[in-house]
Amino acid sequence: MSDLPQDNAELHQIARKVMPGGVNSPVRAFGAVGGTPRFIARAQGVRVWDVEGREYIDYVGSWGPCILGHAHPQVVEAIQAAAARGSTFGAPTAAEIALARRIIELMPNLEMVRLVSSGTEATMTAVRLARAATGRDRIIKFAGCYHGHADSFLVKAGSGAATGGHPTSPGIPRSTVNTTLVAQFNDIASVTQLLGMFPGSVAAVIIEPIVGNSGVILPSSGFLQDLRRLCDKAGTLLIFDEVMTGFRVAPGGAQQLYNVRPDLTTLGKIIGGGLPVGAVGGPKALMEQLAPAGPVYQAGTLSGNPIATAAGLATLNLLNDEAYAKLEACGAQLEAGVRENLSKLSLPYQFVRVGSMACLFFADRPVHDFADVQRCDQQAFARYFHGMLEQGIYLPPSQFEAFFLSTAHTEADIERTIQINYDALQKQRMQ
Ligand code: KE4
Repeated sequence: MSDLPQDNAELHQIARKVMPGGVNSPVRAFGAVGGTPRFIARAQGVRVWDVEGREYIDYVGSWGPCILGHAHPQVVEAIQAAAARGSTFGAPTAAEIALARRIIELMPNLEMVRLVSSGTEATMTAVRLARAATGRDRIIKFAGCYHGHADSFLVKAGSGAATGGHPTSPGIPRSTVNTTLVAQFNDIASVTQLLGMFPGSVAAVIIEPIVGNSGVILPSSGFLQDLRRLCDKAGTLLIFDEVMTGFRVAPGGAQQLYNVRPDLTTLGKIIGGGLPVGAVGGPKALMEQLAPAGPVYQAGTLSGNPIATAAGLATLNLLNDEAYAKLEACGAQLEAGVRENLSKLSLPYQFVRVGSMACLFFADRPVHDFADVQRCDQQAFARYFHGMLEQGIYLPPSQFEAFFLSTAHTEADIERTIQINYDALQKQRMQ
């Protein structure tokens, strides 16, 4: 690496010669906001530094995993100790049992889990399981929700798909697109209609119970409960994709917050502590249909990887009541400050937060679904994003993303963020 220039623009130019768009995940490319992506050299706690030595207070948190901040000493120690014992064996380990038990302990709707290496693998597996268990092919997803990049999900998807302007990706077979039905978040009638159009043929409804891939959109009162009832009536399985919300919005995720029982849950991000881990979990009756216990095949060379499971377990073990109280306090402090700024500047923008996951919509009315997000002022968001970045606040480079706080954020960090937020809002308003 020493032959590479320590310059963001030069690195991006070189990167684009060897990797599509110069990145390994599209949303990192600053496509929606313009400008040059920051090549991060190192991170510690709440701070990241780019290759040019610029320091930022980080609200991306690697899109969710870094709930303890970066390079938490106890997580680093767990990683180092595990690495010293060998990085991968392709054989079962006690660490996988420990992580599986911890997840099940925190999410009582799960009796068993299968560990995989990404959120996409988790959601792919959950849908395959649901199709096998019901003998049905169709699934219902929601416009603007993102469940990873498996074919079935890249239909009106959120996150990087929406950011890049391709919510439905080319390259997906028509037959697959036809089995993915799209409902509207917070619109239970749209689900009723689809289930009525395809009686007895919808295997699963998959949903982000709190949407985090179209900014942050909260379920309206009773929506998730109605969804549960509709699925029960239709013999359709309900999959909560909690890759982002799991262990983020509450110790037991959104299903604990809203007290709604999904049939299957998918997890990722935080359970890997910054390393590649995903999981699908649910009742034994469903989970034991997965190979080798049952016929539904799913596999992975690095699934349950010893280093990743060590990082995940260390992270979950540090997420105690005190940690969640701190996350809530930081989130509340930031929300109060931003709302005060919006009021002082007479700006109509919509701030939405659940615990340590939040979003500022450049919209003049409340956001209830993907169509509302698409009406946001993307240019104003882009100006605001750069106004924050220039002053050392690193936000997700897209209106279709959530930003995250960590236990490493201090009151002083939040106070500084609020001040810079005021300046950036004022500046973008004048342009
Ligand atoms: P991964 O395959 O990226 O680990 O997880 C896919 C996924 C599944 N479900 C939900 C609810 C998710 O949020 C994600 C991934 N989230 C995005 C951020 N919005 C990952 C960032 C990226 O694509 O680079």
